[in-house]
Amino acid sequence: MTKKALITGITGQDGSYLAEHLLARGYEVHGLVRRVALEDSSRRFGRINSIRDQLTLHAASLESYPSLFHVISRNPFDECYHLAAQSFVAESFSDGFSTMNTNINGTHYMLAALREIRPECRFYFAGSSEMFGRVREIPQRESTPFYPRSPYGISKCAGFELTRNYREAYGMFCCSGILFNHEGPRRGFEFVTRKITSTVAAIKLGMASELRLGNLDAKRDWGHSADYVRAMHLMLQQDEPDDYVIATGETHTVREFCEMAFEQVGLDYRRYVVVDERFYRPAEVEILVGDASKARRELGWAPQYDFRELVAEMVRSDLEQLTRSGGALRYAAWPVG
Ligand code: G4F
Repeated sequence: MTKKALITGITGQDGSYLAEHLLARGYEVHGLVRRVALEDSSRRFGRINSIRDQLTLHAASLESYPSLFHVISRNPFDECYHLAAQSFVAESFSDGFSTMNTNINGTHYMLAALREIRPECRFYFAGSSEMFGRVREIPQRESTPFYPRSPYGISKCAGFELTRNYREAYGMFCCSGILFNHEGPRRGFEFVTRKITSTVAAIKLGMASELRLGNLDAKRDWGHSADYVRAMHLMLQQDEPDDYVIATGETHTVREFCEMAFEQVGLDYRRYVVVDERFYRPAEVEILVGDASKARRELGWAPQYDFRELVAEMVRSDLEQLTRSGGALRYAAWPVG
């Protein structure tokens, strides 16, 4: 029988890759989108345009329990991937309250509605390596204690605990992926990788002259979103629900990302990168590097992209997009990060 999956956050980077992955496996794929997105679909549906006619989209809001209840009560979903969130860490320092509201209550509403109407539906929660924050051990694994450093990280810890609690209290099939940073050509321009690759492309094409960044020494374990959505799906296919770290096991500084991205177009990053205090965070996560051996062992998951391929694909894609759009599609000064 055809499986039905619901994806919250389907218009985002991960949502779009996951939707493609599930469609290719014969799923009927549904997505939750905000009404404003439906009204502005040409701009907001950029990542799902090519599969739009294969999807069923429902207008609902994570802030409204009745709207979620309405969609879930009318569709017998087998799997639910809860990816929607305010996911930009810098923004969570500017507006911690709305980050908390969307990320914590939104997750709670989803779990509560499923428990009420579809307790048999399998649930995936998008946990984050930001939960490790000021890391207690290197590398980080499932047993590493959390020490979040931002309202975003705190909200993800709450979502993670809610997900575990619904699993333990109500016997629901609820899993969390503790995903380390994952990127790709569909990444939003505000995140550091895409800010770098889109500006590298702009500099190469003579449309920009510098790249202003914050902390160049922060270290991240950067993988590719297309690899990471495979892990989400695998988690919901197991006999028992559980939580898994998903990471490459390699860490690089923001500086190294810059160096490699500029190298792709034959330029030296030191001539263009300017450190700008405005992009520093009130509390930084200095180093993230994950140990995904449980996922490798139990899910049979392994990343296919390495760091160099990830950076090269992003730079190549930004060069193409920028050339095609005549300069319209690129990072435009983000107020906080
Ligand atoms: O790209 P970022 O904004 O990602 P961050 O904060 O690591 O969070 C991402 O990964 C998490 C998983 O660990 C997700 F949960 C979360 O939703 C998001 O996807 O920043 C990466 C690093 C930070 O240390 C930041 O301080 O880059 C540093 N950085 C330096 N200059 C900058 C900049 N980040 C941004 N966004 N902009 C800068 O100009």
